[in-house]
Amino acid sequence: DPLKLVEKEVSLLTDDIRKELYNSAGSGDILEPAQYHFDGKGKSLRPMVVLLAAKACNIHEGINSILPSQQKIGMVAEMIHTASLVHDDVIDASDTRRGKPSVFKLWGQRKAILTGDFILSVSSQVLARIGNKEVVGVMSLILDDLVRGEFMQLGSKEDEEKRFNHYLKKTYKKTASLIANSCKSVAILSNCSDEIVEVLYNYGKHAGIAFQLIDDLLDFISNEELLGKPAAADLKLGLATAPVLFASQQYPELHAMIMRRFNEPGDVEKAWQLVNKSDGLEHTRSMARQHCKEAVFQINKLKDSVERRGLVAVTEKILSRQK
Ligand code: 2DE
Ligand code: MG
Ligand code: MG
Ligand code: MG
Ligand code: MG
Repeated sequence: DPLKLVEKEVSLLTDDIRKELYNSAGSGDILEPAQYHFDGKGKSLRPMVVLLAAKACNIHEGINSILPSQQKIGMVAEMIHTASLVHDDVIDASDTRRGKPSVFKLWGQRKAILTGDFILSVSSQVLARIGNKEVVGVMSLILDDLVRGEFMQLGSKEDEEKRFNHYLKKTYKKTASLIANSCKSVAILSNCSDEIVEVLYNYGKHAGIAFQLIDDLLDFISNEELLGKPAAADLKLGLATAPVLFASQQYPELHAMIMRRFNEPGDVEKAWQLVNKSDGLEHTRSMARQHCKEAVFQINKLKDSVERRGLVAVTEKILSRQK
């Protein structure tokens, strides 16, 4: 289990985030919703990957411990991620997250928006304190990508050919950019060569795309109890994710439904059935497998270390996860 390798550091990182939020909010009303999701109960995938990447890079460079600046990148990555989820649950009107009521459900739309903004503002202060301009630039790209990825998701592409590219580009922006650019940042901070910085970026990019492909798959095959968030949600939100796009190659009647974002009565149920009898779910899984293979190929360019092997194990975990 790759988490075992950095479990202590991940837990310290969560404590540090709680402290940062407290230092900023004091005992103000915003503290509770802001700290709400930093309860040590999430998957902690991002901090885990960032810390493993930091250690693997450092060993590659002959450094023996995680640098404080790299620990901060882990904090910033998790804070950006959590802020985006708090906003995502407003956009998706989603009542559950990580097995509990969402911030949106408990505090309402207005406070949820401000809570996300607040977490983001504190994360910017942590990032600034690292004092590395290049890293500030790299981490800022994540925000740009997240917002634009989420925006892209609101539109459907007319052209069938372009639809899959649109989906992949959106997936990169919405999910992979955060992991890729955080991995890149820790590599920069360990003073790696440009080539190794690129390796870390590519590892994060492919692992991130695989992660979202599986997220989109689980939306079809899992359930709310396991996921800790609503399942079967994407069609209802009008989203044509990879399983649907693959299925539409087999069942062309899906094209019209994709175009109108499944908004006519019966669309969601019909599309659900078609996807399930298609090969779309298997194709999605195998596409995720391909991306994990590429991630492994990339990371294996580093000198061997338990942490490097931990990063390989992360890709296996991404593929086999049930939630
Ligand atoms: C998860 O997608 C959402 C990811 C990015 C959301 C980005 C927003 C822009 P899902 P699940 C809201 C604002 C960005 C900030 C505050 C930095 O597939 O299935 O809906 O977990 O995720 O609900
Ligand atoms: Mg959502
Ligand atoms: Mg969403
Ligand atoms: Mg999802
Ligand atoms: Mg998700």
